[in-house]
Amino acid sequence: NNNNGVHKEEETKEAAAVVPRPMLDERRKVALVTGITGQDGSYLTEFLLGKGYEVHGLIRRSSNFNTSRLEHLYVDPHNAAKARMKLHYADLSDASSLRHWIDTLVPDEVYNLAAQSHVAVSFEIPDYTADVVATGALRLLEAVRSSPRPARYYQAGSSEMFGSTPPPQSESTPFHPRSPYAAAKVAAHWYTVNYREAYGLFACNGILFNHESPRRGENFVTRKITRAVGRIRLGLQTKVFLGNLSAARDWGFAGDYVEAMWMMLQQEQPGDYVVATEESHTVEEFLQAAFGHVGLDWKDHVVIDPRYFRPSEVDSLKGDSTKARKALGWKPKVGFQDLVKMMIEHDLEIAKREKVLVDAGYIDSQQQP
Ligand code: NDP
Ligand code: GDR
Repeated sequence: NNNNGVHKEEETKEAAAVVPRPMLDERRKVALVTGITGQDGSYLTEFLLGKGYEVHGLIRRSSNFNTSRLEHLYVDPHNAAKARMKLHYADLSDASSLRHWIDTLVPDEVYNLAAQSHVAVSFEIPDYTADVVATGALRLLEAVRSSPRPARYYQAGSSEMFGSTPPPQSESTPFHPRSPYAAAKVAAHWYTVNYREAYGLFACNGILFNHESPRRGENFVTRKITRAVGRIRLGLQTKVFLGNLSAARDWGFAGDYVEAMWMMLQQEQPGDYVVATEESHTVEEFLQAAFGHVGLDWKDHVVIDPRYFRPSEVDSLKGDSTKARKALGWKPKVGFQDLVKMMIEHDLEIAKREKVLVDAGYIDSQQQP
């Protein structure tokens, strides 16, 4: 229904006649984002708000607030004129909730970022991981397909799908997933391709390599390391327990990667794209850079704990993102050393605040506020 993000007038009028959007300002584009409370969801929302979008996020019910990454973007919905980000309860495991919001909001673009996204945890909860990551994507695709005005759809695919296939990995590299998470992402990838071929849906797979930031979840290896470095530097802990240090990853900055997601949905034709820095480093190299940044030697602080070894590991990932660079005009702005520096500086600040609370006796050093 649109070309490079611009509505064709007749089609829009016709669709609007069928599906009015009473809650919304018709001049704005409307995006629906699942996984909005996650790392990528928060960066994508910032990016889309900056482009003038109205952004609706689906959040799942939790016994604790899970919106801390969005607090700086939140405007009280009672201030309706200014609140362009709106949050609604739904769950990828609940088809009725997905269909309800697709039908109610009639978005122009849908970004499916929700996932049980931890590879090691997927070995512990494989069934749930498949339900959310694979069947969840299918439920959302079905809701989009059956809408009277189907949105453009982005599927958050992963370099984990390549698994044990050696680098460099591009769109034509065969998948060989090595975890329940990766196998579920492969299913979601092919559901997306199938809905494109079967129903003509404007559906894209972004095959994104690892991307990190100060907002990265604290149990992914980069953030686990930078949080530990901050706390070790401030004397709040001495050791960090890690698993396999020889795995190599192509690590980029999440803020750069969300832009590629949006770019995919602005093309004339839907397609699948690898997004990567094309530079690979081992976990050990990340440790050297992170500890080195504050003048420490990682070997004095790292303890190997086999608990963090995975039943089957992905040894080496390095993307070939030629297609995205040529067709989308995308390229990463933040390199490896700058990424490590950004994360370390952020986590040193957090550690300083923790130290104030520890010194004042409000928390003990094991606790994190
Ligand atoms: P996060 O783990 O930070 O965020 C995942 C999001 O999914 C959270 O908002 C989480 O909600 C939500 N979620 C989890 N389960 C459900 C559910 N059952 N129903 C609805 N929402 C749910 O992931 P990232 O932001 O890092 O990644 C975004 C997407 O991109 C994921 O699909 C991930 O698999 C994929 N990906 C990530 C890469 C990376 O390097 N970061 C690389 C390639 C792909 P809550 O806050 O409540 O937990
Ligand atoms: P990954 O990221 O599995 O690549 O998935 P993660 O940071 O968890 O692991 C990267 C590598 O580090 C090794 N490792 C450890 N990992 C964790 N989490 N904790 C440790 O203590 C540890 N020690 C060593 C791992 O074995 C692995 O080799 C991420 C997620 O964001 C996925 O959702 C996404 O699809 C892929 O990136 C691309």
